[in-house]
Amino acid sequence: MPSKVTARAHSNIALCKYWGKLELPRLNGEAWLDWRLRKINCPATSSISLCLAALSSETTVTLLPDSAQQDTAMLDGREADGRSQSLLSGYLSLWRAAGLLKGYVHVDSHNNFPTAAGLASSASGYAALAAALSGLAAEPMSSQELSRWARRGSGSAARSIPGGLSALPVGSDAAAQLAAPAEGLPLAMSVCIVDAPPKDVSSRDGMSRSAATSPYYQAWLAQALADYDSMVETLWRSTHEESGDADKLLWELGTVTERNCLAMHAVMQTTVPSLLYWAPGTLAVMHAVRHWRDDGGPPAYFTIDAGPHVELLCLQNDLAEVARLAGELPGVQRVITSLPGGPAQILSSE
Ligand code: 2P0
Repeated sequence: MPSKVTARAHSNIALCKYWGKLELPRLNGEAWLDWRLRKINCPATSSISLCLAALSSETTVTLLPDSAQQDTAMLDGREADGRSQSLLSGYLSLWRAAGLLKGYVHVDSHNNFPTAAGLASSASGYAALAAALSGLAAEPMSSQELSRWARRGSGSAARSIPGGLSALPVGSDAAAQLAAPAEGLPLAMSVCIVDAPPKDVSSRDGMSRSAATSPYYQAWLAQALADYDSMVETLWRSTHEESGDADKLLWELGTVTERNCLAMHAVMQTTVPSLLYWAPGTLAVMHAVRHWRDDGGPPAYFTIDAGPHVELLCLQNDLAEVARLAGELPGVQRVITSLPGGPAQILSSE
């Protein structure tokens, strides 16, 4: 059995967003652990995301000697702070309780992009960690099971397991499925890093506040479901009936992507206290892409997560031009371009 495993996973950006968690009824009795695992971190909205080849986390997990008293962790070359350490230990305890991990471990994780800059580092981080932990387990794990384990760390991480365009349906023990592999997808993204102070509310706290206080939360759940169904249908038609029509695919996915992003931000902004993630540069990019579309510029569609940065979905042929134009906008510090990324992978095992 290996004692040291390294895995890599790419980050992902949702076109149809996850914002809100499912509350499941309490069950009694012996199936407590099974129940707890199924209940943990189940999304209340189905989501679809694009994995980004350019943004990734690489994580090494090493079994510690029997004398070890606790897990240890380094994130980007520094000892993890108290909060990250305690979240991580809680997560590793789930693996131990399920009998999939024996003893304590040292976790060493590196992102190739700024951590906590609102670039979904928890998605790639927990996906890489789950993949590495699966490499320490005695039995190989299916992609679905691995996705469930990633979800228990962070909901969006479930979607970084299959890579490509991946779909995470609502469910009591949700796992992401591959909707379209990275190879052959004509899509790409420009990630516009916008000037803004660091965010002070985690997504986890933010979504719980939205569910409790936004008057539009129930409407958001209904809208998110309709958007998800629409994207699934688009992807089905694109694969089965219209293969090769990249312009139509971008237009159909892009239109719903923007609508879905605005609906989620309407809920965020009407949360009490308000979650207003947009900065002036965010709005500059939103207006600019609409202007490009109306005036014969490269077709691109925006989406925004729980932060100020804007991701632009476009065709691979237009990626360089979209990034060049976005880089000239006021408030945009820099632009990272990415092609679709593949699934989480174990890189080495010893
Ligand atoms: C998403 N976000 O679909 C949405 C859009 C942020 C806005 O998934 O509580 O860090 O760890 O499951 O995965 C961010 O939420 O939250 C997220 P937890 P996570 O990408």
